[in-house]
Amino acid sequence: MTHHHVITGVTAATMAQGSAGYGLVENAALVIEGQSIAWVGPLADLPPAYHGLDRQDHGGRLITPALIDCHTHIVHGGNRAREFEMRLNGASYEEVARAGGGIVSTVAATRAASEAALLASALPRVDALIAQGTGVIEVKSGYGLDLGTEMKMLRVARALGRKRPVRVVTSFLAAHAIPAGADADIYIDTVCLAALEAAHAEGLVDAVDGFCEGIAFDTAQIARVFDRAQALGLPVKLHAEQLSHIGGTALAARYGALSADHVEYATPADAAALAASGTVAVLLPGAYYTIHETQAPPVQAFRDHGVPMAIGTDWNPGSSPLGSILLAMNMACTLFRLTPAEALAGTTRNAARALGLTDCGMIAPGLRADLAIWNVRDPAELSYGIGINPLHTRIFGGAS
Ligand code: DI6
Ligand code: FE
Repeated sequence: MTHHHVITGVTAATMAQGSAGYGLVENAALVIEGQSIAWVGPLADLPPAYHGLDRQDHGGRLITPALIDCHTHIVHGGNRAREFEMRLNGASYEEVARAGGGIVSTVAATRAASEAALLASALPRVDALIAQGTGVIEVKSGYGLDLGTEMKMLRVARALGRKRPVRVVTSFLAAHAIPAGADADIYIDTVCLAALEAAHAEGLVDAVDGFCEGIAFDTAQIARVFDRAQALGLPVKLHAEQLSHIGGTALAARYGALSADHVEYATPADAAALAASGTVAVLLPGAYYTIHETQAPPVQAFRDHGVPMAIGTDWNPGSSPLGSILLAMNMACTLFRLTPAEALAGTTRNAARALGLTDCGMIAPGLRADLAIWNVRDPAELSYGIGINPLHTRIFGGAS
């Protein structure tokens, strides 16, 4: 038997489509039927059919959709604290990468780790995000750069979603870095595409990602990966214009990508292209902060063109060892000047869209009852606090 009940005594930030700002409903009631939201509105308007259900009063707290971290690399071996120290001594992220540090050093640690060890190290990261009211986590491969390790990472990602009450969405990211000593074209055409076929055949791939950058792959190489993704019926997304402008954002738009991520060096023309293709700009202020980047993404151009903006932690051992989605929201406001309403849309409605999910990210009838109840009254408080976790209760699929 499914459990039906009514949540009352809440201010609801519904983040409903088309609503300006938060889509706030004061003195709200939410009817939960099984795993879904059946009704939301002012308590005074609760239809009589629901009057007999059990009620849970939350004392005037704020309720929002559960948060969504739409960009993480939480499955990885080792850490890069040494590199952090190098950067503090003046080395740039690119210099560290070219000196054999960077992504390829995490590749060595991830190849060496067993599936069980990778799972054990990733679970506390999942728990940290869940503790902040997160209901969906995107997890990328990309620290294997060989067929076996890419598959291992994606199997661990899938296992995270079985071990914890959270939805995991995977992205295949073998086009993340050029393996030491390899030729980029040969790597793409042999290793990366073969790994994609194999991982897809095992049902491990929800989307296909790449790193389009001077220190990684160019647009022609990424296009070959995207062509194969499309042939397999898989959506694409891209790390684009993070460190320089080489055309990744326009490429992502051309392929109708779900998202273009980082986009610090994107131009107003890129914003127009993203708007036309309906691609989400995913902002990752944790990486911007960690690598001392000074070029902020063109937020005003995204606004002017109506490009939906999402926010992720980019939780990874190199450029963004950031384990807090709430801090990512704060950083997006302080570093990129998003409004707190844009920041909350960025970790709910627009983050769902960046993952191609249509059943979460808002409080609306028919959507999953993935919700977060907070010890705050004003939704701006979620972005305003620094290192503060005001979560009261997380509800996942109707269950708390
Ligand atoms: N850009 C990033 O910020 C992460 N991946 C990428 O393509 C960094 C990954 C790392 O440094 O390990
Ligand atoms: Fe990333």
